[in-house]
Amino acid sequence: MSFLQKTDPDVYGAVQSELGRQRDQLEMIASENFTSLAVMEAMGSVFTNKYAEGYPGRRYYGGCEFADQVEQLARDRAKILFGAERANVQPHSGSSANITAYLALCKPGDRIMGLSLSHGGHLTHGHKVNFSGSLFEAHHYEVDRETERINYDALRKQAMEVRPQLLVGGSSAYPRAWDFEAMGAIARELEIPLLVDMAHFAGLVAAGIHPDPVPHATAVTTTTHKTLRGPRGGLILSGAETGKLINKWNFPGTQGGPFVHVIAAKAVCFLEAQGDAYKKDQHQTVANAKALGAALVERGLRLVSGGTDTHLILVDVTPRKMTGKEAEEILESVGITVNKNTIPFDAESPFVTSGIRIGTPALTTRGMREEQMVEIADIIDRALAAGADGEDLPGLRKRSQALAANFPLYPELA
Ligand code: DSN
Repeated sequence: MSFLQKTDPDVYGAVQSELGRQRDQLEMIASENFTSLAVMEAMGSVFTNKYAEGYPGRRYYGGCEFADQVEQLARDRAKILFGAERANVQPHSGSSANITAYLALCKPGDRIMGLSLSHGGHLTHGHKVNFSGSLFEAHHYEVDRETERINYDALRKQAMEVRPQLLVGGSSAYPRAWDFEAMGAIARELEIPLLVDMAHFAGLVAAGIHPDPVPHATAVTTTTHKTLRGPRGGLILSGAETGKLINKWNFPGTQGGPFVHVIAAKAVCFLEAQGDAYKKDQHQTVANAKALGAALVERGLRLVSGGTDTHLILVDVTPRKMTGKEAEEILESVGITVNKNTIPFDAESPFVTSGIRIGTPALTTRGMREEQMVEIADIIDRALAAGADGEDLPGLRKRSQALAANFPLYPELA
């Protein structure tokens, strides 16, 4: 980064500090991951200079020959990876993908029904502070109080009463596998479209270890940077007819010029995701989440729904007489980055919460396995037991630093 260093030492310094932080901390935010250097090179390329409104072969600007080439590669690879008829690779983010999909599948004012944010859903699934809750009449389903899992019979019953014009599936803090066949059946019975936002578990779907929403949903949205391990961005998959509406609502409907540099990086990600090493990593991500969860349960912590089928666990910290906010801060002080998260039927506010969400994608990418997850569970358990001013914390910080040092991040950049 010699050019950046010379031109802007302040930004260069921040980049170096962030690299140091990512190397030194145990990154366990469930929605984060580490892209390959090839993905980053594509993202940092001259395509950032190019305007390319429109789609390959139909642009509103000249000079799009190579932009067409990378966008076509990204589209074709996404279609192969997920077995979809159409792929729109232009959404700047998961939220942008969702705005586009909503407008393609229903009209402002229509009733939509998705999983409540406080039960593991997402802001864009109809929360009142989000566009989705103000443009549409949003209704929410919740998890079952006993099992803390979605009860698809209850969901069907509620959907028959609410009669939404769009059913939304997908989650950001639900540790269990979704039953998209059941959701597809409900949507068909109501003769409405089904939108699935698979942002969190898209990498698991790509590797064939999470139920695949594509055969059951009218459209599937995702981010490309979570388990999928690509650049920050969005993607929409659909059939051919819906694809026409999606394209129209993406551009000119909700976006202007696409980020061609990010699309180039998405193409690289979709190629990487077709390889055996990638599939092995996705399997290991789930195995690591299960191992971490089991080790925490052995140490007396409670997991929402009793476990996980995915890349994340949701830990109820109330048995430790603390809030999610306090737990997040204590873990940060020993070098483990997680986020506070509401748990179903939480008595605390979303800023305080009773839980923490812990994910394994990033550390799995660094090469960690079950053995390291047990070590991390032990550090977490002891740190929470020690509390904010515990004298054990510096020693625990050393243990997490030792783990990070044994699994170097981007050694090529050292
Ligand atoms: N903010 C993301 C997450 O952390 O789950 C979802 O968009």
